[in-house]
Amino acid sequence: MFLGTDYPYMHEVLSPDSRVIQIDSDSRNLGKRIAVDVPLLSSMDEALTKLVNLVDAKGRRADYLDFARDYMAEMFDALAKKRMDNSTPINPYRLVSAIESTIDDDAIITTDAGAVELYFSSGFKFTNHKFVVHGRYASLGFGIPAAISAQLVYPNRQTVAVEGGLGFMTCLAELMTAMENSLPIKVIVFNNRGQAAIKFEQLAQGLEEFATQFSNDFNFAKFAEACGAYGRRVEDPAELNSSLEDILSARGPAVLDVITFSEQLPIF
Ligand SMILES: Cc1ncc(C[n+]2csc(CCOP(=O)(O)OP(=O)(O)O)c2C)c(N)n1
Repeated sequence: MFLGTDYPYMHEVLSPDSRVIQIDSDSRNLGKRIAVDVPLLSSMDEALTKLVNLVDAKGRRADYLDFARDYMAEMFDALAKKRMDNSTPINPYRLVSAIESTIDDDAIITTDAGAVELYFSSGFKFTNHKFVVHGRYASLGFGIPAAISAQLVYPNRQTVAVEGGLGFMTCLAELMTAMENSLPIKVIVFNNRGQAAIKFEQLAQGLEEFATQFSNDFNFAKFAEACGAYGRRVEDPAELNSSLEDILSARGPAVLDVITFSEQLPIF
């Protein structure tokens, strides 16, 4: 059952025998990416209220609900601790909470593939923001071109690309595109000096970490300056909010290079 999603993932993980129910309030999403057996055009509130009333309570349901609630409480507790963690290098969740308290309530936020997107999507409290992700393709280098497109479409909305170091490096030239077209996108790099997502994948498979750390200290703020954009690096959590405010209020494209803790596993 897909609730408010049109299944932008690998279709192969679904059994060919699956029967698919999709609920969405926008008819254009129904069956957009996958053959749907039961499409329901409805708000989630209405559909779920009606469906829940049709389901007979089974004995195990209460246990499962308790388990899910406990799990959720544990997860939110772990997240809350990390969002307030003032250690150095900066915890990625501390950075997510600082972004949350400084960006516009209706900002457009794009993100790239990598651990960074998991930190952001699990840790950030969305309100009126528009969140643009790569969908099923997970293409590294998506974030900055997506921010450029968003800024072209919405010239008056703050547009922020949330990047990992390698994601930023994959589309370096696009900062110059933003400069050339006077598009004031803001880029925040979670710079853990490597590719955390790949390291976590290697370790999860019981392998040793291999070739995921950069041996150079790439300074993305200096790269921004070399392009004529505004750049700033931050390593101290106490300077996070002021440096974010600084880049967010810059007139043109700007990059905040944040040195982050590389061992934090995404929490979800
Ligand atoms: C074009 C492309 N190449 C490779 C990958 C595989 N891949 C996914 S995440 C990732 C590393 C991301 O590193 P970084 O941007 O530094 O973010 P982090 O995981 O450290 O947050 C790679 C190589 C991909 N998704 N797309």
